[in-house]
Amino acid sequence: MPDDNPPEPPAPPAPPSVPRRDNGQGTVLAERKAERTKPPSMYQVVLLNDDYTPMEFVVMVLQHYFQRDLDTSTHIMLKIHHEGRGVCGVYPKDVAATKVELVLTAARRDGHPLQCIMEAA
Ligand code: TYC
Repeated sequence: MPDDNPPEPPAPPAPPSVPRRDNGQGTVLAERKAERTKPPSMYQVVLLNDDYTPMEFVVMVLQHYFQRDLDTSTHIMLKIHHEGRGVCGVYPKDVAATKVELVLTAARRDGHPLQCIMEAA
């Protein structure tokens, strides 16, 4: 049987992916959503226990490099001593990496085997 329906009109062009708006001056501007700036991923700096680094050195590290007061530093040091590890602070990646380097440099300079690592928070 013959098809007497008219052929389908061609599909309209797809809308532009970036919304467009007339700026009232005969110019069409492309609008773009503000690019989202992700917050920097954060890293925790962790000290590990060992049998040789003096407690006083670890307390000094926590005060000097992590701005902890004496009480808090002593508390964190004892936690590491008893539990094997402890978080000194949480920082953006580059700050955490710098603190790890500074702590390791100070520990080696003084002949201590103290280990300091960073891990994604
Ligand atoms: N365990 C060490 C000692 O008895 C003290 C210590 C604490 C070492 C924390 C490392 O991250 C550390 N002298």
